[in-house]
Amino acid sequence: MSTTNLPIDKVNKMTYEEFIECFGNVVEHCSLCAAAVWRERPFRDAQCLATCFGDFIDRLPISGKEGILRLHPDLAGRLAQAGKLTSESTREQANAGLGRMSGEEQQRMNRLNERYKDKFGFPFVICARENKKDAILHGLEERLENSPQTESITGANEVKKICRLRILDIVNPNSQLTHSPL
Ligand code: 2AL
Repeated sequence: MSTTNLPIDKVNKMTYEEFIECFGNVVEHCSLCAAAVWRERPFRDAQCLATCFGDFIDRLPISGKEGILRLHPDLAGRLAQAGKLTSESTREQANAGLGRMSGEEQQRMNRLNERYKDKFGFPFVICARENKKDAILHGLEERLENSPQTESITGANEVKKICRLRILDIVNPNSQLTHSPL
């Protein structure tokens, strides 16, 4: 995934199909979020766009938040090892150093991921770009102690952080709306 630096005016002129093409994976495997947010245009800037995605996620019931969490791949899991992650996840997980774990660390991660899924019914999600491998392992251990209600909200908040950073990879963060195209 490359940084595209799109001006917000270009985003605001996108057709629905172009918008989905561009932002359909800012929430991993959940183009429904982009499909819903499109109606909020025009967006003032990249931060505003990210806030619209975040607000949509916040308004979902717990079952919807959990559904979004289930669409996320495990950190350093089977898909990562098979090289089958989306380009965004591949880059995020590599940035966190998850591709450079010792055998022991990998086993610990697998064990904790499985315990987490057994307890909550959805995978552990954390913004990998804001955490390194050790913080992720530590976070997994700590969050395993939480209640299901707390974890669905904590996980959804991590999805919002991932989404904001993905949007800032696409849209020029300094670009402001100059005129309403609508
Ligand atoms: C991920 C992922 O793929 N990228 C990221 O920041 N977090 N997955 C996860 N289970 O937390």
